[in-house]
Amino acid sequence: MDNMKFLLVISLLISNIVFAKDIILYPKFETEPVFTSGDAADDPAFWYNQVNPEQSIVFGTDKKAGIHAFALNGARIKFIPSGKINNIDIRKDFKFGAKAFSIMMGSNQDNNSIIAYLINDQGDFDTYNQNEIFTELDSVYGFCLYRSPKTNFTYAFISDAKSLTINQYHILSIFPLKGSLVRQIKTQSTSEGCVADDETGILYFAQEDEHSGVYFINADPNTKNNDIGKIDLISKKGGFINGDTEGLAILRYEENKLLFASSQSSDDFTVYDLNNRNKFIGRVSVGKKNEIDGISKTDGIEIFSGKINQDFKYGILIAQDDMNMEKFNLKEKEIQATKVNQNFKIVSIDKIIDEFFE
Ligand SMILES: [Ca+2]
Ligand SMILES: [Ca+2]
Repeated sequence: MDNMKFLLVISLLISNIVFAKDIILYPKFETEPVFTSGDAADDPAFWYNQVNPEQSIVFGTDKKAGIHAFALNGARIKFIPSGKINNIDIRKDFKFGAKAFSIMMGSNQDNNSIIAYLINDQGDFDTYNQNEIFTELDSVYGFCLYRSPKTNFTYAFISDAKSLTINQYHILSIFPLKGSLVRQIKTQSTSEGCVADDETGILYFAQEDEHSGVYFINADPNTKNNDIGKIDLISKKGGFINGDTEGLAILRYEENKLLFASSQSSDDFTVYDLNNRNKFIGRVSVGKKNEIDGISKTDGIEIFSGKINQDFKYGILIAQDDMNMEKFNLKEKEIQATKVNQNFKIVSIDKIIDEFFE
């Protein structure tokens, strides 16, 4: 390589590095471990308590057993043995006539259904078994909700690992809950992580394996434009993601909107500016601090944007941790730790706001 070419390569490398930030966050809290060993904890969701934000709830799935509810400090409130619930999502203001509830729904691999729970203003949730919507699918996997800004309809997106489709259901506000299949989106490889932007009406979804990356499509089932767009791909195809692309979440700050994607083999999240042509702007990882370990093999993620309390002035990021360690002996030179059942790390997004916006 001659000098000119060498300088050109170096300047290209630098220009990529200059514009992308690499941020390490540290957990404020971690949840108690799930009850099942091995790969079990999977996808978190957050319920914001409008009456008393301190009593907000962190939900997390044990994909072999059910759904855990945790307090903001990670202490377990309740376990719902609801089945092999893989992914969950929540929307507030789901109306039954004059009454409104928050609704938590998820993909249940036990019977290929969408499971549903109603959460009232106090954070109480029922466990009626009949809140189950059966799908036409054989191998349900990823799940997320969408509230259309045009119609105010609530939709569920549920992916299928065998047929490589994402089914979209209109959730009807009748009791017991019913869903009407309104669209099927074909994917090229397995898709799990997804998140919908209720303001712009866009569904973001991840694909794994050879087509690993972040994609998007109009979330409106009646759209004339069913084209699938690409935001990023695995590094060997020229993108920034390493290994499987897993959970997705949207962070909002004032008019800004960032998309976080789990890049599983690099143990971090890649970040995109949704208001600036989905441009890649950096990576965020979660490191070890004091007695709480960091996040490896990033997977399910949830972000709530907005003040909760002094610990979470701008919002909260909750993410699954593949290898949960405890019993650190910090005063010794050799840190000894024990691997325990998986859990979720609870992180403030305040530093992300500082680093990306201020
Ligand atoms: Ca860990
Ligand atoms: Ca731990």
